[in-house]
Amino acid sequence: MTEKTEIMTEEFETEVKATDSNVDSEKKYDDSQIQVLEGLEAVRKRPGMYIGSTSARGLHHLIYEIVDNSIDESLAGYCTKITVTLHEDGSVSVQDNGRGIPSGIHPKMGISTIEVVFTVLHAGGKFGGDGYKISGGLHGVGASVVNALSEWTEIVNCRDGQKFTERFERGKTARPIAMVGECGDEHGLYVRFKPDPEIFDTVEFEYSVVEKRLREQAFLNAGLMIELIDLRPQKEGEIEIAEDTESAGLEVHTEDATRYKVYHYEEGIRQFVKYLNGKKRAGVLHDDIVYLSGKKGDVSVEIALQYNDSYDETMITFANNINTIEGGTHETGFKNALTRIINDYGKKFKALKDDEKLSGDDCREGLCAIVSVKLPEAQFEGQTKTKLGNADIRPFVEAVMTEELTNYLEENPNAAKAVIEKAITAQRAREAARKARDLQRSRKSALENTTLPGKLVDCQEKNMELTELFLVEGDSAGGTAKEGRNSQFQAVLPMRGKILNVEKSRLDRILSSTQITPIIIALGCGIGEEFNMEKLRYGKIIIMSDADVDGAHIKTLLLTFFFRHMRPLIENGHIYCARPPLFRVFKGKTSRYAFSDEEKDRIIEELGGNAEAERYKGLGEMDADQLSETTMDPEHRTLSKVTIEDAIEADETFTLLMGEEVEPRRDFIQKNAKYVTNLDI
Ligand code: 28F
Repeated sequence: MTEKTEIMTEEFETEVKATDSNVDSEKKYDDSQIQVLEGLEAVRKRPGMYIGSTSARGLHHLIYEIVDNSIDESLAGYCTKITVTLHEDGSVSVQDNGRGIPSGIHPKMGISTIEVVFTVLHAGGKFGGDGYKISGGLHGVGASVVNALSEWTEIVNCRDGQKFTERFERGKTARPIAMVGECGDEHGLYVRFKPDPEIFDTVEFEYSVVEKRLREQAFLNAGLMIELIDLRPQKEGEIEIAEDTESAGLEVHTEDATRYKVYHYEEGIRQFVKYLNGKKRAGVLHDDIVYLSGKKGDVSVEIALQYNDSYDETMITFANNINTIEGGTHETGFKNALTRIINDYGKKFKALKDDEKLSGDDCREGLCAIVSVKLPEAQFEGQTKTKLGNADIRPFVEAVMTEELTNYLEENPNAAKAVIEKAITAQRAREAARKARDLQRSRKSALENTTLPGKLVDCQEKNMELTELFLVEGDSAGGTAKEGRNSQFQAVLPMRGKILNVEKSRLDRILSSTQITPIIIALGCGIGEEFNMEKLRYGKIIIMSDADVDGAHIKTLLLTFFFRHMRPLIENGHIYCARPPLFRVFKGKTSRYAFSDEEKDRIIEELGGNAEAERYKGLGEMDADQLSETTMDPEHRTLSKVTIEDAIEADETFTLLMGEEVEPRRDFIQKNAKYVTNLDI
């Protein structure tokens, strides 16, 4: 490569030999030259039309255009190595070892084919005939545009043992094409250009940008070697020459390079996936990278994929080596097929029930995939012309996927199992997140609702310090409590019995139910992030439930709810549990109440003789006076203030009740089932 640079500076001074191209066709040459200049003038006038922009993006595009031509030559089967060099003077050179451009006169244009390539707009496609230009930049305009937008361009073309050179300045021939010597067996094209600062906002190439693009192209073209040499002095703080070349044992003259890389991937997009997964700090779900490919005439598809244990999706798609950022038909085909194949597999091997369906997003969680299609006459659509429009590609990609991925899954059950489990987990997580969002919404509407719940029997007192709210289990006990309360400062909110099925439904579902919402509204202080203590309507919130397993459940549920969503109520000592008596011991007209077996026995002894004891199975068995006297009246009742420790314990109990394991749940229920005879576990 350095060799060719020397040729340009030394041999150009020798007299240029007359060739066919600059003598025999002088007339024709003049005519077409006029057209050419008009064409390239248009490019200089409206550069954005041809390279997108004159920003750094457009500047880098110049390199891609030239490299794409070398890649086309590689796709045609003749080029195995491309060298890109960033020179100190701000120019960049690209060299390939392809066939070189045919050196004669172009039959249609009457000028040398080399000049056609570099000075006629849209050369490649128009003159290549049978779809020669497969690769091709975003705008597919090629070398002539680069030439038009460069301060100068020098080319060295080696073919059939002859070396030809030409120099252009802002698209115009500055030194006509000439055979400058022999090149032996060497062949290929060398192009060096210096972007025109009159055109571009910046003319400084970014190493990392070029690097990324070249690496990507090397991945997409398996076996092709791409070399990147940076000869520019390094700025302060930048690293020394990078020795981490990605292909070993190469002979390259990089003495002067400040940075140097070689990209060469025999395994192509498989290595692309490996590279991308390697960059993540995630483990892979299956060892091998799945590789699928198909070809039908001129159309081919290649897919490489591997799942990792992260939650994101990395899918990069290409059409004719162009990164289709906006997707298109190939991407749609891939996604559709993937979702369908994973669902079909899940059903076939009973990982999914008949009515279960994994969404596309579920199937792509943790996926790292490259989809690359090659086709003649690709249509690019969309805002940035990076969306593939060719309709035939979708069914083609789907067919290749169906055939090959289905086979792969059936032949690799371990990988298949890992993939399907990942998708099922993703689905569950998504479902939970959705519920949480719904809950958030229902909380909001609960807060916005200012009408007090119909079931609430409110008190007259408005001073929060003095008021009490009884949360009572069941409508009938609620009725008794309403009768037995002191309506001046005691309010009652009955809760329906359905809430008892704590262990059968998830907290989020219970909360969004009609059970909890009235409590939130009655308390008035909001929930979660919107909790506002100042709006609390009652100083004491008293849970009044039966002393049986259902009562224990309801208490657990409510405490868990307060703990998770209204914690300040517990921390500030607003939550209490009522202690209804377990027995009434009576003798004649005398009645006394016992809160434990021991107390009952002691009272019987005290009353002496034929004292009898009756057990309360529930609050509903007491009349209003009894309930008032034993449980509600501040003069006689026993309340226990709920501490944060109690709430933590309730939360743990709740989790245990919710858990998958049956044993701990049964233990809990048995421990708390002292008063229950026929328990349905
Ligand atoms: C550094 C950039 O541009 N390489 C190129 C070729 C090879 C042929 C070619 C190019 C033929 C009809 C135009 C050779 N032999 N690298 C490059 N390598 N162009 S550009 O042909 C040009 C077209 O009109 C080539 C047989 N066919 C094609």
